[in-house]
Amino acid sequence: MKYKQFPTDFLWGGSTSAYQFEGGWDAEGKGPSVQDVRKNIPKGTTDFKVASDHFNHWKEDVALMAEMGFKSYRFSISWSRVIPKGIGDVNKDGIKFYNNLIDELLKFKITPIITMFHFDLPAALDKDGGWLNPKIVDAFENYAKVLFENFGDRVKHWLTINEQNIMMLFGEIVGIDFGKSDNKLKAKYQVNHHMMLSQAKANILCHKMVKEGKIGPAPNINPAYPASTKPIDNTATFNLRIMRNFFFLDVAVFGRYHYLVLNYLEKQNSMFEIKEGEMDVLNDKLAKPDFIAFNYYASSTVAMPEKSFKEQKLTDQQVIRSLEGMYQQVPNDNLTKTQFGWEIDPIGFRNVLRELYDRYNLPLIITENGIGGHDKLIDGKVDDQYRIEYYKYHLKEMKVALNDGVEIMGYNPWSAIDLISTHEGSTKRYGFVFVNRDEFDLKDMSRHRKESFFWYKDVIKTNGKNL
Ligand code: BGP
Repeated sequence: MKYKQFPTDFLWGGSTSAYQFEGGWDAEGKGPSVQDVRKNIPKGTTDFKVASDHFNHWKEDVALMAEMGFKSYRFSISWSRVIPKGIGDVNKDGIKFYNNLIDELLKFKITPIITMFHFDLPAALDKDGGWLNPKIVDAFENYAKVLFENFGDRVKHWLTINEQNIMMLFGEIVGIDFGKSDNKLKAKYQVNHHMMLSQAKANILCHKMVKEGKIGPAPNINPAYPASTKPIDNTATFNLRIMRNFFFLDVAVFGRYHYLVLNYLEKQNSMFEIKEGEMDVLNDKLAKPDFIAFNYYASSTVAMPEKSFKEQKLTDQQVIRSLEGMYQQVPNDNLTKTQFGWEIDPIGFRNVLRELYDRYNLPLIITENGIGGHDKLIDGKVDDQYRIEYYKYHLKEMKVALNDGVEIMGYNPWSAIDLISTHEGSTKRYGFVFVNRDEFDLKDMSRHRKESFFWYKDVIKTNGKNL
């Protein structure tokens, strides 16, 4: 079968996030984030304070990305490095750190793709009610302004909020506490509404302030399959598809909250508050994203829950999810699993690319995809053949989707270099480059090219021709 080839300006790259990669948690005026002060640290790590020490290795790290041939690098800015208390004084040294990083990337013609927020709210804002406090919207808008003012001359690709849907639906696993409110469901959707407004305001500002700037959301999207041919399982699949995926993107693109979710919240007496004028902000023409970025790891297989169903813990973040009367996720016997029990579904990748393009008709960019495993450094080498296999299948399917006619701008897998996993600490590695530290021993942090490094380098060099 002959595939259409990748465009010549395709953004082949890799991803990281500040709190999982940077370290330097209190260096040069950085304020603490919720990740620095959190109590429920994942079991496989001391904390996120040193992480991969990119703060002191950034030049070497960019050189490795350049050696792989990266055309883009998606990373996040730590809000509290730039504005230590989230609002108020700007930290000049924080700006300098990111200016240096951006200039170094540009020196190698690597396009920076910046995530404005990736799970690391400034601790000072969290103390003040975090995302539940409506004041957060102005704080985020101000933060966006500082970013565009300082970096907008050189950075043209922006992402607002990483995995807003995961934070909102399963926030506890990424350190968000909804615990204090008496109506948890309402609080979650209120948080979501504040994030939506923050995103819309950032989009508007980007379109006003950044010449030729492009901005988009970066949710985690799963394709969903009915567990059986029973019509009711198809109903449940539709429920999950809306509640987990499209509810969030529909607001960004169409400026509307999906009826199914609003109706559900009404029935639960949990409708969130929308103040006068807020829907106008969400519907502002300048608030519309220029592309859809998304993270893809797995698919969902869905049944209508039995009354007796109880949530069971499967593996780390892959808990079987259910919502009474709406959906229940079940294991899919057709799929193999990663070392950490996540289902592997390359065809699902094609499915989701087609579905997103079909619904929104905007160019797509993949901001995460990848496989976590226990890598070992033996005689200076890391044999991660399983990672190469994983990428081979996913990239093949991405190419088929391209051939189906889907517009894809770039692929930035997780992760460029080893970092601390959100749920498993340093036991679970994702990078093309091994970082010599383990769970509780920081060792020398030296960098080592894995086998996948050389494989991916060749993919980029040949612009995916041999996939
Ligand atoms: C995504 C997050 C990333 C990353 C990844 C892998 O949800 O955006 O920050 O952590 O998942 O997850 P984990 O590290 O738990 O394996």
